[in-house]
This record gives sequence, structure tokens and C-alpha cells, in this order.
Amino acid sequence: MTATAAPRHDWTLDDINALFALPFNDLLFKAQQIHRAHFDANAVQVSTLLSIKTGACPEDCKYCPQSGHYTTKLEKEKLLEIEKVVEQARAAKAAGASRFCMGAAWRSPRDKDLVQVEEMVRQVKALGLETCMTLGMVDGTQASRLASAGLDYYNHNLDTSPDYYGEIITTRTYSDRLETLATVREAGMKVCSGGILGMGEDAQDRSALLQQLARLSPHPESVPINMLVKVPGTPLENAEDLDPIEFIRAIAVARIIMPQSHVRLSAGREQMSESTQALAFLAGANSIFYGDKLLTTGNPQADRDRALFTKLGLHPEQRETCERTDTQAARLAQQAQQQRLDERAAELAVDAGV
Ligand code: SAM
Ligand code: DTB
Ligand code: SF4
Repeated sequence: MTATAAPRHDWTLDDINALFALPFNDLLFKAQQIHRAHFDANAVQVSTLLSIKTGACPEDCKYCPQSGHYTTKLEKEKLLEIEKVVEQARAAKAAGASRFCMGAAWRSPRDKDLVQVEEMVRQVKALGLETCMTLGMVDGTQASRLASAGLDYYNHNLDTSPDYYGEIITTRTYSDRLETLATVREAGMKVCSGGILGMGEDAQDRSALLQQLARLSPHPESVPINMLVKVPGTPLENAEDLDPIEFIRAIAVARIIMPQSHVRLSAGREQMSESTQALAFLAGANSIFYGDKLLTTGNPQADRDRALFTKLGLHPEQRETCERTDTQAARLAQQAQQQRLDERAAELAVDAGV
């Protein structure tokens, strides 16, 4: 495989396991070569997160402090007023973020909330920021409304492997998640999808999660790799720590198999050493959440991150580079629609015994 070969969607579990099994130095060297063929190796895309609706979620995701099924110390909050969101977005921009990601603890948005959410997108975008939202499952109408309001990215994570998924969430299925991702793509938005490591999954589950992400065609533009943040009161509060080297290997494999995607070193950085974070950047991570808070849990203080960037000679990626994919999004939406039509036609042909 050359460093600039076209992205593949047919990675087998054996291929992926073989990458994980490489000597660490060889794996990082390969990841770094691929990284440099597609990106400025010292540029890191910077996003800031805001929880726009917090807690009391009907879903039972075992990792999540916002699930109404568990008792955590979280303070619930209803949908924020637009002005408050815009104020936070303005502060994020002033601090150097290029993308503002808004998250809501919903199974899926209600249509009456969507009106307010659309206005948030318009006003945040008007500040010159890229916009991202994660609101749970969306249908075609909702996705089109968000896209028309100017939403650039929709985040919806696969979280783990298809096999392990039932151990973590019972209130929505893996296919529900894949369906939402297809819907988002068809609406013409860019896709942000990744998962969480350190939830007690095994090495095969990590390979299978990455395989599922790489099977998405096109690959998600953004792939967040989260290290579980263990929140007291959630069923995973005492999950066993994942060896940081295994986490870095997963980042490197994500970089290799999804060469054109931004791979985000996502939740869990507050608990991570600077050396582990430096290894993650070496392995090809090129995006972070920046700002003192994720959705409800902590993130490194902004000044600590600025110091880390200086120490490592990293710089925030400029928006122009992020925008390279803007015109591609419309073309990809068309491709996704065509692909769904083809799949439907094939199903009908099978049903008809053709
Ligand atoms: N409710 C929406 C949904 O689940 O699609 C959006 C918000 S939800 C909090 C967004 C993502 O945050 C989840 O899919 C999960 O991957 C991540 N997440 C939540 N709690 C986490 C934790 N404790 N540690 C790491 N990642 C977490
Ligand atoms: C993603 O993959 N991780 C972010 C964002 N996308 C929405 C959320 C992390 C949440 C960590 C737990 C919390 O702060 O509530
Ligand atoms: Fe709800 Fe999202 Fe948390 Fe699951 S991850 S409980 S859907 S907020």
C-alpha cells in the first residue's frame, strides 16, 4: 500500500488485526507516513464542545453520565437559550476554536426543539465558525432541515463493535446508528463518527469498531476516538483502565485505514499524560476538543493545551484547510443517495426472485 493510495472500504478483520500486531515503532512509522501524505503533520483541528441540553436522557448508554437510568451528580438543564449558546460560541472563537460542537442528551430531537436548534446553527455559523451538532437519531426531514440551516457536521458515534454493542446500550440498535449516519450523509452534511475505548471491550472489538467506521463510504470526515471517562454512578465507573499503548495503536490504525479523515483525540485527555497525547499526535491524531469542559466532564485547561502545542510545535489548523471538503459534501450526498437506491433495487430484485 502506498501512502497516497485511494481510501479503501474493504478492510478485513485480518487486515486490521495485522496492523494492530505490528511492532509499535513500525505501526507508528506507517501511520506517520500516511498522515504526512495527506495532512500538515503539525496542524491540529480545534473544536469546542457545548452541552445545549443536559441530562435526563431516555437512553441507557452505560458510559454516559447523562442517561436518566443512572444516578450521577449531574445537574440537568433544559435546552439552552440561543443567546447563551452564541455567547459561548463567540468565546470559543476568541480562544482559537474553528468548530463549535453542540450536544444534546436526546434520543432524537423533537420537531419543536428543532426550530430553536436551527437558529443556533444559523447564528453560530454567522460568527464564522464551522458548526457541528450531536442530537441523537435523526430522520431525513430533520437532517435536511439541519443541513439547510447550514449545519456542517453531524456527530453520531458507533461507540463500539457490533458484537459488544448490546453490553453497552439496549435502547437503540447498531443498525439504528448506521441508518442515522446514512441519513446525515444523504442530507449533504459531513459525518463525524467514532467510538469509545476502555469500556471493557477486547482487542477484537476495537478492530471491529474501526472496521465498521472504515466500511462507511465515504469515510467519516471526522473520527473521534474517545477514551472512556469513568463517571461515578454510571455502570462503567469501575471499568478496567485500557493500556495507553493499546489506545495509541487504535489511533494509528484509524489513521492508516481512514487516511483522509481527521482523527480526533477526543474525550479522556484530562486523565492522559502529555507523553500519551504526544504519541497520539505522532500516531496521526489531528483534532482535539479544546476548552475546559467536554459536555459534562472536564477537559484540560485551555492554557495547558496551548503550552502543550508550544512544546510539541503544533499549531491550530486553519479553517481554509477544513473547507477543502465543503464542495465534496454535495457530491458525496448524491453518491450516498444513489447507493441507497442501488441497495433497495438489489433487495427488490432478490424479493422478486430475479
Ligand atoms: N445523545 C446523543 C447521542 O448519543 O447520539 C448525543 C450526545 S452523546 C453524549 C455523544 C457521544 O459522547 C456518545 O456517543 C459517546 O460516544 C460520547 N460519550 C458520552 N459519554 C462518554 C464518556 N463517559 N466517555 C467518553 N465518551 C463519552
Ligand atoms: C465525541 O465523540 N465525544 C464528545 C463529542 N463527540 C460529542 C463527547 C464526549 C463526552 C464525554 C463525557 C461528557 O463530557 O459528558
Ligand atoms: Fe443519551 Fe447520548 Fe448519553 Fe446515550 S450517549 S445516554 S443517547 S446523551
